[in-house]
Amino acid sequence: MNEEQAFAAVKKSLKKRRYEHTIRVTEETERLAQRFNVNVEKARLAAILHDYAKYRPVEEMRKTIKEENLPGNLLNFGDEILHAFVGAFYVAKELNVDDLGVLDAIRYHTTGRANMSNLEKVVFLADYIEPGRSFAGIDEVRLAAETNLDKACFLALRNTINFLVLKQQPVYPETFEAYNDYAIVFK
Ligand code: DGI
Ligand code: FE
Ligand code: FE
Ligand code: FE
Repeated sequence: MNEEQAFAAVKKSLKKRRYEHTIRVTEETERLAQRFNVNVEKARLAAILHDYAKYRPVEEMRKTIKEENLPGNLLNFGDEILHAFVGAFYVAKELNVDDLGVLDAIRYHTTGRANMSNLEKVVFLADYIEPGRSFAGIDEVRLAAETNLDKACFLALRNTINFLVLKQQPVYPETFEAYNDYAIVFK
């Protein structure tokens, strides 16, 4: 799957606004990959495909999780996290992407996880800080991302957990595990 094919596949699957977000995530991912010595080709491919499943019906995603034996706990933490895990599965199955690093970057782009690879980190972070985003506290994350990949991931995870707790939404355990990785270092 080359970039042209990947862009064509997501253009078909996504709404215009989400497709434009995808282009910005891809450009942000490239900047981060250059800065932090990550394979640019793999990082860009993961970024292009990261929201591939964003508009699949929730019922279809839940069915896929059950039928394909994806982690069952995914069903208990809100529908927003499903597209990342199911997306990695569909990208492998429907688009024949077989690079495990690329698939993991798609799979963990929403929740993060403990011991992320730098490829996973740049896609996770680019999705959070791409120029179209405006979350509370994002400037601090963008500033950290200029020099310190782990610090920026830490701040993004902290903000996401704070946001979810404020809204009384459940937090996926791997999100806490990702946060804990860095909380030790940046306390
Ligand atoms: O798909 P995008 O909108 O580009 O961004 P995303 O894949 O990072 O999804 C963001 C959403 O996911 C946002 O509503 C917060 C939610 N989210 C992120 N981590 C967790 C989470 N939701 C739950 N329940 N648990 C998490 O750990
Ligand atoms: Fe997403
Ligand atoms: Fe995100
Ligand atoms: Fe996204």
